[in-house]
Amino acid sequence: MLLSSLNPLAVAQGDDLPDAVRIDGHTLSRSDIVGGAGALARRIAGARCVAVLAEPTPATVVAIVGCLFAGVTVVPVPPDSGPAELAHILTDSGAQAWLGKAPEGSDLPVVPVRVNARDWHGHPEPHPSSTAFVLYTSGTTGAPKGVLLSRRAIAAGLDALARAWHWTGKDTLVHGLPLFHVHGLILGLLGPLRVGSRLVHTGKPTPAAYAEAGGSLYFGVPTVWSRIAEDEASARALSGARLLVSGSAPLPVPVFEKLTALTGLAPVERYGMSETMITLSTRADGERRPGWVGLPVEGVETRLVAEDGTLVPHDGESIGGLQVRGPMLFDGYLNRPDATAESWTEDGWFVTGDVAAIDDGGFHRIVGRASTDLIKSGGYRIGAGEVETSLLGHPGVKEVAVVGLPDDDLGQRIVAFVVGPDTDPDELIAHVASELSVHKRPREVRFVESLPRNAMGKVQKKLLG
Ligand code: MCA
Ligand code: AMP
Repeated sequence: MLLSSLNPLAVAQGDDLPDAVRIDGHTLSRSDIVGGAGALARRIAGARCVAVLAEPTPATVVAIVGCLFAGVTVVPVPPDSGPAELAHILTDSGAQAWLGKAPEGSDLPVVPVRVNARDWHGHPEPHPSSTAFVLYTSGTTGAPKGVLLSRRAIAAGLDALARAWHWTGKDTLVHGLPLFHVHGLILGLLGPLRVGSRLVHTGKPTPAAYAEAGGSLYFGVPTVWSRIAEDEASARALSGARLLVSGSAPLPVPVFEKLTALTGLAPVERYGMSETMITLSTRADGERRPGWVGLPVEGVETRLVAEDGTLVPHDGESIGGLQVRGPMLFDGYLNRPDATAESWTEDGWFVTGDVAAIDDGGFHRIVGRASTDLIKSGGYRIGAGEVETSLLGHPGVKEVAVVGLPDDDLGQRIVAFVVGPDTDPDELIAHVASELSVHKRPREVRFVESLPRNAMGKVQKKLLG
């Protein structure tokens, strides 16, 4: 039943919406999307898994919806993936073809996406437990892991947000986020299609583009909001909106306050993960408190657990490891039963890896990550281990430690501490870029005599900075 509603257009069917999605200078009506996706679904029916180079274009919209119609699992691939990442994503996912465009060097077949094709035949509803997406996300070490998100989880996650934010068909959502993560893709594309609201995708999420779009609901990562807060005219232009929503990383309190002062709107903060979708949020009709991410959304339960396994009191100050459960959680990591098992407790809670406090009213504050090896830069999650492995492949690097250091614009910026003969830092940065996506490049390389290590020989990253 949820699945018939995960057909993202089911709720909104009925009247056409002539400007359902504006993206890359094109406008797609609801019937453009349904007809185009229907034609694609007919061609790919029976496939198991396909890859989509997730550029913000009409073809990507039609490809994603076509797969949802046909019940074919989609792997959205970052368009700037480096060769090493791309090879891993394609091999690990077992994608059978590209829909639309293929990156250079891939020998998988390509199924063209014809945005103007039309087919109005219905499709049998795939099972709610079937996997809609494999989303690749970084862990602390090794190559990115494929997060399996079912249709049922996505439907539950989106419905919970629609209720928390009073998100309806009267809204116009505006954002310019990438279409290969939960934030931009699941919330930012499937959300409007399911709720029946309009979507304006701005391409790059610049302050000017947000100001110009005239939406009622805006999504951004903190870097986007911080840049808007610095551009007062653009910020003021958002004052007619209903909700400004921030997530993917902590929204600095000064940015919250500046945005509130300039727009008259206190931002709604919400917290989530690729593995869990959005589990915590402040409400359209509830308190918004700077530095806090609010209450569990519908269906979610949370708890805080100390290192010794005892439960931490909800007094607003005591901190513990945040664990969550709810209907929007993932089904595990593809091909990684070990990693999947490690991320769940025996009694069925997902271990987020984030440290939090909860007050006596149930409001949550995210204090940070338990591990220094997961970096958040511009809202992107980057595993230090993956960048270190790439750098160790360069002859100029004998030892390396990659950390995220505080950054006013990006939240954290990637800095590599390198032991080795002085090499041109730009050469090392370019080396990472030749293998991995651009946002995984270190912003800075610092050459050091040695790395601080404890008695066991483990690098003590907290001493770097
Ligand atoms: C970047 N540049 C560099 C380097 N890094 N140049 C040299 N060395 C480097 N190390 C270049 C870039 O390519 C770019 O070039 C220019 O510098 C500026 O880059 P940057 O500062 O990164 O700014 P940006 O390109 O404007 O990107 C900022 C951004 C972006 C738009 C905020 O980081 C972004 O889209 N973040 C969203 C991430 C996201 O959606 N995360 C969701 C996952 P040029 O100007 O030539 O291009 S989290 C999730 O899904 C969960 C569920 C959740 O909670 O939401
Ligand atoms: P990703 O898997 O890329 O979605 O990253 C998930 C991580 O982003 C979480 O584990 C948190 O560390 C961080 N995160 C997401 N939203 C917030 C938020 N509102 N405040 C603080 N951290 C956040």
